[in-house]
Amino acid sequence: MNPTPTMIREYDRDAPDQKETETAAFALGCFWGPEAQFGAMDGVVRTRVGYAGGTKPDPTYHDLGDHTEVFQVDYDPADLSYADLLAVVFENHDPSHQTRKTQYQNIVFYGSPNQRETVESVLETRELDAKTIETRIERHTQFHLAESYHQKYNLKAEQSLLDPFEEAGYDDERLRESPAAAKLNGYAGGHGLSEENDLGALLKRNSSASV
Ligand code: MHO
Repeated sequence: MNPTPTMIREYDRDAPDQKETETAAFALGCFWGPEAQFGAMDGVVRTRVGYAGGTKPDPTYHDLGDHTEVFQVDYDPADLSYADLLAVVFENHDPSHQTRKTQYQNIVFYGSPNQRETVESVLETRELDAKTIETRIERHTQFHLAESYHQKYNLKAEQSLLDPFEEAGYDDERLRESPAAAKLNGYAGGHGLSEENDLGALLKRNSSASV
């Protein structure tokens, strides 16, 4: 059994609200992949994708200008730290190499003086120097949301997992901001969910039941 519309609504109702979470933004190539990967992590509550890092007003996927594909994660600092997220970011790309195309460049955006300090200390522990690595380290200013069809892209390719959201009456915005959708998008992208997560536990029961 997949999650029901009621399970989705309850999961979202019980998730930490936006006042309890902090936001981090990164660019690591095509944003579909990392939105799913980070969405599956315990402590990541919401995810969304968009464009940032450039100057062009109102970028769109087909008219990106100097912007880059970026994903945002809202995480619960009681469960996951910014340094934990950075550890995954630096395991996921090679900081001595940068992608030529601006659209797919690797960028760590810091959104506060605290995040900036954490970036510096994580780089130091990894014996990396912000001045010599290729990864761009920049302040997170404007974030332009990407088109709906790019949000939760992996989930949208799994109709059976998308069905309960449609049955629950979710529109594009609610799906984009849904904590359940962040988890199921990760699952659809091939990232296992922890069994400490209610949706992870449910899907695990399904897979063992069907063996
Ligand atoms: N057009 C590429 C990348 C999409 S990503 C949102 C593809 O279809 O895989 O840049």
